[in-house]
Amino acid sequence: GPKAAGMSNPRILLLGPPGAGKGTQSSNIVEAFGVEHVTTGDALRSNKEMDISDMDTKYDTPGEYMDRGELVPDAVVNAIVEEALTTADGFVLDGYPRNLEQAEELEGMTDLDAILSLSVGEEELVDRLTGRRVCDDCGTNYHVEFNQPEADGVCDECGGELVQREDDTEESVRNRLEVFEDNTAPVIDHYRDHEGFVEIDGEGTPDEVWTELKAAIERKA
Ligand code: B4P
Repeated sequence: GPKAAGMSNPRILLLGPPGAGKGTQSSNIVEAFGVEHVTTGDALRSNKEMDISDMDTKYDTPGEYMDRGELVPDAVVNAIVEEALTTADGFVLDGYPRNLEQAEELEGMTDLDAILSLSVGEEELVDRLTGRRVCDDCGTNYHVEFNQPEADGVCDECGGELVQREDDTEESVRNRLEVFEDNTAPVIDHYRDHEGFVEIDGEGTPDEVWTELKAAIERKA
């Protein structure tokens, strides 16, 4: 129900496969509820070249995992999230937890008011991700068919160049979906019994999905 005066902002977890619209809907949540966006994907993209070789990892930088569609080691990701959550007054967490070990870490960091899971079928996910173009300057996402047919062009927001993300190739996307099935689907099942859990159909247009998502947050947070 609604929060009493003086209570803090909602703590929202957004779950779903790659391409389900987590990034897109997180922007709507930030605008409507005034919470902070905590996203491991963006945080890791800004630190793709960071040297993590002293952590005894398979590759030397986060980028080498990301471009192959593999998960970056838990220790790297857990530290990013812990730091971001301690300073946030209300948040939408997107991209984490991606496996049960990360879910257990998160339980030690914070409670959650609403857990929203976006579901979308596999072929739709592949179409969305391989068709995505991203502004090189401001990071805004477009799609070659769906909201910007001429998406080889320039960004409506800032005029920057639109490019394909290195992990949005068909090969990397298929691998990300396999990693999702093996590692992240069990996380969603783990949260099904939580009182804040709501499953949302993510196949509609961004506006249709947002209408359903917003109502679910208002019910739970
Ligand atoms: P992420 O950045 O989280 O990438 P993602 O899962 O594809 O989600 P994103 O938010 O970008 O896409 P969205 O669904 O909004 O992770 C990238 C990589 O970082 C991972 O593979 C991994 O290597 C690493 N990583 C991140 N977190 C990690 C963790 N916790 N542990 C270990 N490693 C981690 O949008 C997709 C496309 O669909 C866009 O083009 C959008 O415009 C379009 N779209 C959105 N909604 C739509 C709709 N309703 N209809 C049609 N198209 C839509």
